Amino acid sequence: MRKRIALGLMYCAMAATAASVGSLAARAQDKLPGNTAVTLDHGWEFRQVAAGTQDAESGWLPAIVPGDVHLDLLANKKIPDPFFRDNEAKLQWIEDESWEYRLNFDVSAALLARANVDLVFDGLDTAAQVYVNGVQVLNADNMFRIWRVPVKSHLHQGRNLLRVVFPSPIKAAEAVAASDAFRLKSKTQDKTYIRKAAYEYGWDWGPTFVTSGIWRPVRLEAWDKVRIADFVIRQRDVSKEVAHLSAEVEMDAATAGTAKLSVQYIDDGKPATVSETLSLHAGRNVIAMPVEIRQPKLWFPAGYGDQPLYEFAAQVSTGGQTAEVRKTKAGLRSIVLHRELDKWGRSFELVVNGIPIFAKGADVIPFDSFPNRVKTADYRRILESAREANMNMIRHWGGGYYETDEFYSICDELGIMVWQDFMFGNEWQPGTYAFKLNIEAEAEDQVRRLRNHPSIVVWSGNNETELGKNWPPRDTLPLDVKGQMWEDYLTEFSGIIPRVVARLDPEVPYWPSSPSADYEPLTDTYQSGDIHDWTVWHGRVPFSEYEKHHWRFVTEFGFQSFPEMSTVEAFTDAEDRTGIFTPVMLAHQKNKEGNSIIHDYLVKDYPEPKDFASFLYVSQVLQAEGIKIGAEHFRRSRPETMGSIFWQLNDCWPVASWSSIDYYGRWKALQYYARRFYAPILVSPHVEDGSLKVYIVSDKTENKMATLRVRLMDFDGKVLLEDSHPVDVTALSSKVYLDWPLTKLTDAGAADTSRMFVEAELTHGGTEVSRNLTYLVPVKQIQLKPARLTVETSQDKGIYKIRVTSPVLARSVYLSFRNLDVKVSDNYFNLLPGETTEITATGPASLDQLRAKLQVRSLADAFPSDDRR
Ligand code: BMA
Repeated sequence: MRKRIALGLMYCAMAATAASVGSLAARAQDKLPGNTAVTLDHGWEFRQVAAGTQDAESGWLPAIVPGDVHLDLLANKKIPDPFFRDNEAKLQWIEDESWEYRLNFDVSAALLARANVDLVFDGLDTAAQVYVNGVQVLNADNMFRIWRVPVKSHLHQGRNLLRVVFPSPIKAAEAVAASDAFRLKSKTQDKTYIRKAAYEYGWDWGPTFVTSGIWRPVRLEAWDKVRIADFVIRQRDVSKEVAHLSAEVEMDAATAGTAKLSVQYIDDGKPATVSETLSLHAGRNVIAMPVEIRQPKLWFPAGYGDQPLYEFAAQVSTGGQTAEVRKTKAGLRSIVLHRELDKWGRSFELVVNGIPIFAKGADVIPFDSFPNRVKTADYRRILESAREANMNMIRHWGGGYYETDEFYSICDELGIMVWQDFMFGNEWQPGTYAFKLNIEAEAEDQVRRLRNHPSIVVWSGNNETELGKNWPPRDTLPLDVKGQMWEDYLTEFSGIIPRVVARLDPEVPYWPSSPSADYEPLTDTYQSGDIHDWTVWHGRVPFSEYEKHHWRFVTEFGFQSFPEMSTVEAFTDAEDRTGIFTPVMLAHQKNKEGNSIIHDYLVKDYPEPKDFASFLYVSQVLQAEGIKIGAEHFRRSRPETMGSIFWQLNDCWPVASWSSIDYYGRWKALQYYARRFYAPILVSPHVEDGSLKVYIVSDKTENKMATLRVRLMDFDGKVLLEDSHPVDVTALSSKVYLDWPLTKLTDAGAADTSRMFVEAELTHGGTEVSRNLTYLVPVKQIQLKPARLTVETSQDKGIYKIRVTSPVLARSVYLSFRNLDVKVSDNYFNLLPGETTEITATGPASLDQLRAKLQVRSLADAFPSDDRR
């Protein structure tokens, strides 16, 4: 144990060095033995590169690194807020300009005395020329690579100059594209020739801000004989009895020589060490040491167990001196992507630690158009929201960028599995040899960086490139051109990239694209692979269409809504909020005709909302009710369907979109609904084949005794039919536990079916496990009664209580607080006739402020009074 602590201190000392800069850093450089990292993240300046000659000293402004040119222009008040009103359109000039960044930094004699000094960029966006004291040392063309350049020979003691020039990304891409004659035949887009986050060019939920900058940390790394290049814990075979691991350390040695390598960890609660004395050859050395952990504490997805992480430390020393210590964490789990022939086709089922997991979640896009604005608190808010809503998986979509280590660490800690796309979004990719080498290096950098995260359970080649094989402009290309393009595609996504995964992270499955059937032909009776179900929304069919298919695994399905009023207020002036078709509201809707699509669906189910605020609210209810239909159907369809990942969890700016959480982290109705429809045990009443069937879907690994109560009620609360009986809910299953012919329901009430509903409730020991309502007529025909909600507020030890009561059925009761930042325990909930619900609320406001701003409404309030639904 003592040794472990010593190692920890050494690591901290090195980390401390990395936090200082300039002459301070120079002093730190003198003191430390071992490999040393010196951050170069502070003290940068930037300017626009002017055409013609430019005075060397003019125009420089302070810059933030890591960051980008848009954020720097904003911080220097050179541009207005890019997200406000229609400012986006006014800022498009930035992408056509070239920008340069510079840093003066000190180098000490001690640092220069080291045998090797490397300049390391964790990320450059994107085309960039790097100069050290006027000598070009790097020409970068891939945002997703980690660049390491030996620079010792270009440094001198004292003040040095680092300069990074970013030519316009538009022009840089054009220049690379011009060297590929085939692009004219294949109509491959110029922008794809440099590897840059696709969403920067605009998406159907995101603005166009094609930026440039040093978007990840930069530092100098100094070392003498040997450095640790990589450290991974390979999980060769993991069970609850024993984990057979391999601690693999990759080391770069400056010259041949001997070194001692040890790896420390905890086995069965006790510290353990494996070590070896090695003869290193000059260059890269790969050492694998077997490690066995008995009775390991396994890492489970959320809902299936805990998320323990084991710490490992690798230490390399030469001549009795520690050169470097590298730490990592591992969550021990086994993963299988189960794909067996069965009566429906071929299964698509993730099996973690032997448990078939029904994946519940949403797709994640970048958290901001400008990645460096995203803070730890933002990651936490969104990812904890996912877990709170009973999600166990997110799909990290391929049109953005590979996230920070911190993002994945939070997923590890929360038990949120990550389906990780490689960053290729929709566009066809070039097939040049240079491009292939570039993406191979990128995949290698990213798989190495991320493979120790237990949350990553699937690597997937791209987003919708395979699906888009014949999309315009490719639909009209000659066959021979298409043939060549398909060969290049297969080389990249079923050759180069999976080979990198197989070499570096073989225990995690690779999937060629999302969606894909792994090139198997599909028929109505043979389904295989994952699906993006866009019949609803893009196909404009009713939500009930979801119930016609039993896909094997759904990685996208979705419907848009508007964000709530306080979010709309943040990007608009009053004049923009007169309706959803004002120019500014349309500027914050990136799907062509999106606002019309929302409107069309809305009026099919509901009357026209009475005002703008009501429209925003009903759009959220519409989205939530629609996605609920899909998600519950997919869950009821287990084991044929084993995944329900809806599009999308978050936003990168304030916008009308498919998200369930808006840019400011505010939950939309869908996020509250998701918490219910993704509950570990779900009761799901459903009218099918002339009867009411009440399903219970369980993600629990053990059977559970519970009580199922089903009631048919009218909107005033009169119970027309009731049944209550104990049920033994089967583990990991979906089953029908009550089946009533519809005639039984209609006979029982003899009332108008448009004024009654079915409540199904599952309780365990008197506590509600799941509750759900369904109706007997299409949404448009439901005849809601006027709402008469009564609201009481009180305070108890800093927590506010809001009690809401309704004498009649009230649907989707919505509590809002205008601009007050208030977190509520529930929202967009149904109130049964005569029922009182108590909501707790927390936030910095006083009770009086809260009372003054609180508005409570239900669906019936959203429409002109003679027109309630
Ligand atoms: C899918 C996604 C995204 C897109 C979404 C909504 O195809 O992969 O590319 O934003 O649909 O259109």
